[in-house]
Amino acid sequence: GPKRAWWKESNVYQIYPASFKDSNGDGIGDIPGIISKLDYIKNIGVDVVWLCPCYKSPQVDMGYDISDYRDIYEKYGTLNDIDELISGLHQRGLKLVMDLVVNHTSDQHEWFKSAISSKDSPYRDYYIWRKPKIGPNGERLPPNNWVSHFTGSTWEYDEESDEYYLHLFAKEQPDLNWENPKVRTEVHNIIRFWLDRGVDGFRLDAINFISKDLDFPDAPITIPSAKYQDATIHYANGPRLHEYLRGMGQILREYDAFSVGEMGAFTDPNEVIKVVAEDREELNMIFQFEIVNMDQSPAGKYFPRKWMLSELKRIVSKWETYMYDHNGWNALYLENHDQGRSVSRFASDKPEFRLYAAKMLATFLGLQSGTVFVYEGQELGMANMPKTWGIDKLKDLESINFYNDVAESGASEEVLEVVMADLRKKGRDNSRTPVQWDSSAFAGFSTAQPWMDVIDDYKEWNAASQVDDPLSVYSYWRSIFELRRGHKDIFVYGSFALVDPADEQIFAYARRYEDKVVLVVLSFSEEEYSWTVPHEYMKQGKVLLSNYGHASPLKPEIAMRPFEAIVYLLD
Ligand code: ISL
Ligand code: CA
Repeated sequence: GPKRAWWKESNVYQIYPASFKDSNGDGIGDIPGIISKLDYIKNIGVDVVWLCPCYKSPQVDMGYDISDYRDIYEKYGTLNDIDELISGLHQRGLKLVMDLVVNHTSDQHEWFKSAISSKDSPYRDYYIWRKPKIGPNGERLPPNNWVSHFTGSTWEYDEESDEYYLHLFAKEQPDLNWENPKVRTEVHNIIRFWLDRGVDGFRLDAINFISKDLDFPDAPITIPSAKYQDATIHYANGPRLHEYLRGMGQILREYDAFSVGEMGAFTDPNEVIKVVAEDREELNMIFQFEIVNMDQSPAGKYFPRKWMLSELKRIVSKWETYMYDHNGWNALYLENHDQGRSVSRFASDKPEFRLYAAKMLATFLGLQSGTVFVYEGQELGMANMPKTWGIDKLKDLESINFYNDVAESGASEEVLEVVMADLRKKGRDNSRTPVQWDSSAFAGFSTAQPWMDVIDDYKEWNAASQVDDPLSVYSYWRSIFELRRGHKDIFVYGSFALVDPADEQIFAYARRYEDKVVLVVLSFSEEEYSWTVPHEYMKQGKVLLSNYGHASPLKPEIAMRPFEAIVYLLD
């Protein structure tokens, strides 16, 4: 089995500072707000808090555009507040993981302000500049046809120098030039700055994009009608990625720090293992995107696609067995600040199913092999924005740019309504609404109108009503983490085996450690469904956990109720 490590035994809770808790009535979450909820977080049973960017930033992309890596966004607080947060967490035996956004900076960072001011700036080469391409009629064109993640070209023209700079995301997020050793040293110093301050590790944003194909070739035409094309193959998993990761990995190891890399374009575990295998000294684990991309068509994130349960099984089983066999490690997640709410997306948020569906997904995710990540509100079964919300409610530039792009192409009202429906399912704002603390005004998030509207269901779905309710989603997550802690051998270090891979209603898997076997049976169906237990697992067993409060004993045919989850410990 896998080697033991503290970060394998840890459970992580992700906080999006703007939406977690407002302490001073300006409608925006802040660090003192987080500090006021540390007992709540500890009580879930997690060990690590991952805090999304809270650095100084003009907030074009909610803090993923950093203008000073060593200071805090004034609306979130001060460096003193961060110190207090660190000590409050440490006092409770919790660790703090910060978000390291170093594929790009803000265009308001001093480095970029200097870089764009003159070709002779010592910071010019901190970024990526290219001459225009000249079109067939002598017109000035961007150096290639790459599309930005937030629509439009990845190149922005600078008139003064007659050069373009690269930005894979917004034009206010210029990409750093990692080929420049000075840039790498700057990043290393930032890492040390925070680790020396007491931070326990990092989530590394878009980190598989830091090494680009320096020829900057045109991307293949995948959408003929589009002006700019997906160029992921030319900037993800690039030629020097592993060298750069090792540079950071060595420092992270010096401090025994936690590390998880966001690596969107990886689907081949043979590539991922090069990052997460221990002897490589790169990162502990990465977020791969196969599950969260399962419901999108090749045309892109906001073009829906129906998925089959057997596909989800194939994806889960592929990563679980590969990492176990190769001594790698998985980062397990269904939600984060870039994704729709899992109960709405992968199960059902219909009133009659929501409670069971949220607990079923907790069982699905929480008992796999890997480090479990729970995103704020997921522990409460928070759902996507309601059907009544239109474009005027949205704040995220990715969604707004996408919608405007379609609108400007002359799309009809009907088409725009289809786009809106998909944004309500997968738009990043779904997970960015304020956390629902109680049934008072603004869900107890703030005393004033929050920066994003609270979802109307907060009167029923909130933390205050769940913390002491043994049947709540919150209490269920506590049980999941208790199981992981109480049975580390099997739930953290045990093997994984898919059971009955072809069934399209029931997701069943087994965890095994020496002669101990746990069988997890999950219904993804809105209907009652009778599941035949495969022979191999038809033993005597006791129920370790179930989401309906009482469950059928293990027998040859189990009548599974809608979204039922049952965990059996076999004799
Ligand atoms: O490449 C992807 C999927 O294959 C993208 O999803 C990409 O990994 C993702 O958009 C990167 O997200 C991160 O960096 C962004 C920021 O807006 C997101 O919030 C952050 O999570 C730019 O910093
Ligand atoms: Ca505030």
